[in-house]
Amino acid sequence: MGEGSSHGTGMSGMGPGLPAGVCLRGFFVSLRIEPSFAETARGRSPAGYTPAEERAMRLAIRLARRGIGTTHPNPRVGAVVLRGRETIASGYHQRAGEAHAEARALQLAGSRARGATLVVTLEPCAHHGRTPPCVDAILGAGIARVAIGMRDPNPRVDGRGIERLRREGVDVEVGLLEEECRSLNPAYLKQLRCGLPWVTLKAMLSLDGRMASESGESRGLGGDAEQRLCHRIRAEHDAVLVGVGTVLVDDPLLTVRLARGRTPLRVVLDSALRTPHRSRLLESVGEGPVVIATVSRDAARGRSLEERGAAVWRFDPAPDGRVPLRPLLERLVADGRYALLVEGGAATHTSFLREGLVDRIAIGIAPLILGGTNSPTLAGDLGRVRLAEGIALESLRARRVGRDVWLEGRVSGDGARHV
Ligand code: AOF
Ligand code: ZN
Repeated sequence: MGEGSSHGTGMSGMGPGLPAGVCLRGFFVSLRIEPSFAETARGRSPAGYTPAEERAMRLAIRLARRGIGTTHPNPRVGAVVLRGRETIASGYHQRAGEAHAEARALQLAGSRARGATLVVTLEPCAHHGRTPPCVDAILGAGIARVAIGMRDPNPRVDGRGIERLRREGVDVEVGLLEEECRSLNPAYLKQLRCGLPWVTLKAMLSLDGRMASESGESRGLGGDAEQRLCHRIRAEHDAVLVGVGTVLVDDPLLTVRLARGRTPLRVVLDSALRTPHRSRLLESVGEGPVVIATVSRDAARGRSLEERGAAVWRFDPAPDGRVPLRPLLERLVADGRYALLVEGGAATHTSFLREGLVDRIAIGIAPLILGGTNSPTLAGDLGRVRLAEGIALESLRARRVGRDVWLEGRVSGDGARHV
């Protein structure tokens, strides 16, 4: 098993001290690692961790990241069994329904786990879910000490794992590299915090900020490398959403083709059920489910879309007569879709930004000036007229992707009002 190797998958995530951020492999960017703590004479930091434990936690975080794109709706978790300064075994959670990280690491460690330390990014579970409680495995293996990155706010866990281990005499510390551990699971944590998915708004723009040419063409604006990156980003989300205007103009597939990974749930905001039967989206329902979110009561039209294989989700209209976003987002969470990618067009971006529902923005910029008087820009009227009211981004990162520039940042302040 290559799991124990600290193979250099570019670290990604948010820096410490920042709110929980996205940490999607290859997409989101460098994790800033805190400088090592000053050790005390006994070899433990004031917070109670040894340098070996901190190193083990960094390894556990890297391993957890390998679960990106596959653990959904479960969190990404990594674990390392440590004896003194030696790593005995490690593991990560690969897929919902399969072994938890701790269980895998302990299984690999076997009898060598007796008296050893377990380092794990998330509090071990104490409940019977799809797998038995990890706390039982930890106690059964004779682990003497557990260093935990963060408490698991899942109401089925929420401190019970920590409490049970302590009650059984295990030495437990919580909070080792907590911000980094938190940034492994922004979507999992956000839906637990407020019942909404973690939303990333993604767009490709020309150098002058247009999403399409005056004649409406947008396909091909991003170069090959940008296309591949987009597919990778899709594979890292649980659902991808576009407005029906994008379906009518661009006829996108929204599948994952240029990267490894599965196609997320594809969602169309379609108030009046205008999605064409002949759209590539409906012609590809075999490759992954499609949801049409609507406020239309046209039963015949709804039925015909269902006959084409789409699921039709009906909502009471929002005050503007369109699909209400919050109820739709809550339904996505109820469906286990915690990470949502919004891929346009401008009207859809506008609605999400106006309502303060966007957590993160990812924008590609092509080295091309399009001009035009009607060509769409990233968003329309956001109800903010002054410079000071603009939606600000923080932790902005920029990099080259092929011939394009790629920017990512977290929406700060009241741009994400729900947080
Ligand atoms: C994981 N992987 O490594 C850890 C988890 O349905 P189950 O049995 O897989 O339980 C899922 C819950 O278990 C999850 O929401 C989280 O609270 C806890 N810990 N989950 O998928 C892991 N350690
Ligand atoms: Zn568990």
